[in-house]
Amino acid sequence: MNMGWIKKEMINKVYILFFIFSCGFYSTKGSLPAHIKSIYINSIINESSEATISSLLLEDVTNSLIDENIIEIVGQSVANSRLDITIMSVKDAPNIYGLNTSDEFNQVDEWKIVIDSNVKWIDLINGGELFSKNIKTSAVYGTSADINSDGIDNDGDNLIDSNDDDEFGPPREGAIRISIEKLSRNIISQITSTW
Ligand SMILES: [Ca+2]
Ligand SMILES: [Ca+2]
Repeated sequence: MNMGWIKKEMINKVYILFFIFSCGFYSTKGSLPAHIKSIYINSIINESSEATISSLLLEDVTNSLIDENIIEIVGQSVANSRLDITIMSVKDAPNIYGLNTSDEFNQVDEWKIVIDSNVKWIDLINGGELFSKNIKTSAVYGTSADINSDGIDNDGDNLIDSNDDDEFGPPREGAIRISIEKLSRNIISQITSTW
């Protein structure tokens, strides 16, 4: 038995192992545990100072789950699974400094609002987490009265102002709504990508 043959054998074994692992990976991805047929959406824990966002998010997530017919929403006592959402923070950060050069104080013309959250989908039948993710979403707003006329692509989808149905409302309020909608869509896609 020469070294070349041994090396070849080892490489073959490594390939076989890779093959087995990749099969395992692909077969588990795309299948939700068969016992999970319903979900209870827990009260959202809001650690930020934005009092209204938890009810906005709860409404968005609930409506999306119902509209897209993803999984049955039920009460806690009969649910197969539970969705735990924690909003950890809502922060405003300057996005662009001093666009207006005549302003010697470098006034902030554009802000970015960032919602930082943790989302857990809990298996109430077998215990454990179906997923646990930290999710960050954001939107940009300026100093105009309405984000429908600020010349900013607030949600970053390449549609601006009147060309974008999502862009309306007072700047900060509109940006919060957009960030909440993004978070809701992200949560739904996390749930559906477990199927
Ligand atoms: Ca847009
Ligand atoms: Ca806009």
